[in-house]
Amino acid sequence: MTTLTETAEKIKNMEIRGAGRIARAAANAMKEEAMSIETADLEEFNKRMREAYTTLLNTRPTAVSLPNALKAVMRYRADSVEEARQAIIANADAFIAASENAVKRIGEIGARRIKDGDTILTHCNSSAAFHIFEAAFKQGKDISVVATETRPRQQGYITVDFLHKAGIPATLILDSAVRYYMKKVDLVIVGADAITVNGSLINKVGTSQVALAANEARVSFICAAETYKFSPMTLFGEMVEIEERDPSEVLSPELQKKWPNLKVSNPAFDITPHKYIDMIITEIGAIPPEMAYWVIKDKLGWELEEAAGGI
Ligand code: RUB
Repeated sequence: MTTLTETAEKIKNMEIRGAGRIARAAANAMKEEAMSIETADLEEFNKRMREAYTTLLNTRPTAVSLPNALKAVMRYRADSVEEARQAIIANADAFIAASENAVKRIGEIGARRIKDGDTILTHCNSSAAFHIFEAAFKQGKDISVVATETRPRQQGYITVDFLHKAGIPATLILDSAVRYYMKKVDLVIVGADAITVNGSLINKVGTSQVALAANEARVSFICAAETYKFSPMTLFGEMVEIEERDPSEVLSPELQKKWPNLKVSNPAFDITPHKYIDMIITEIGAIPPEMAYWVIKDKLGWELEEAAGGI
């Protein structure tokens, strides 16, 4: 059994990464924490669970799937520790199962958008996007995927490894080759860390440049996002925080010392305005970004009540 601090550390250092995986790992860590707390005092139990919630919440700030998963696990009322423990275990299991099903369903729905012979460009590494490629390929469609390297953490290598294992033809390109390559591409499919109430997409830094290049070349830009990536808090005016990561990911400490006056900025995500997004593929269907409000309202209604109460 992995401890909660171990999971939190793995999310921070990106051993566990990608919004969906982060959410499932956090739900599982909460379940294991609930199973391991030894007390008969309900107040003490609840306090320890709230501490666990905060530790996991503070690992990475951008993926909205993380707070959404944690809240889903923590939604319980109980009169005893045993009742609380069982409710948390059931909530975590239900979230993980729903998340895995959502990604599968996105694969099935998204594959319908892919035609035989299509070349698809993707950025970073998204499990939801990969499920679409895999489903289309398994349907016998002759597809190929162009994957960006994704500086500075090279998540593109993970993507090409997935593609290699699935037998899907792939081409790795530099992030800066996106515009040059766009004329050879039929559509773009990327994942999501968050979708805001106005349908904008927060995803790996560089996604908005990919979207601009796709828009200019009249190439469809599709996002694959489970509904738990939609942000209820943006309905209340809150902004999604863009994680700023350590400069050493961009420039070695030696070179930083060599140029002591140089500022190195390393935002991990960026915002793609909804007008550049043709469609968001969710597990409840392929929707235009303008429908984000309805997803938040209908699918995450419980979140809204809590958010409104907390403001
Ligand atoms: C990952 C990233 C992915 C989304 C979606 O960033 O931007 O595109 O999280 O992934 P990082 P998924 O590597 O910094 O976590 O579809 O797997 O949830």
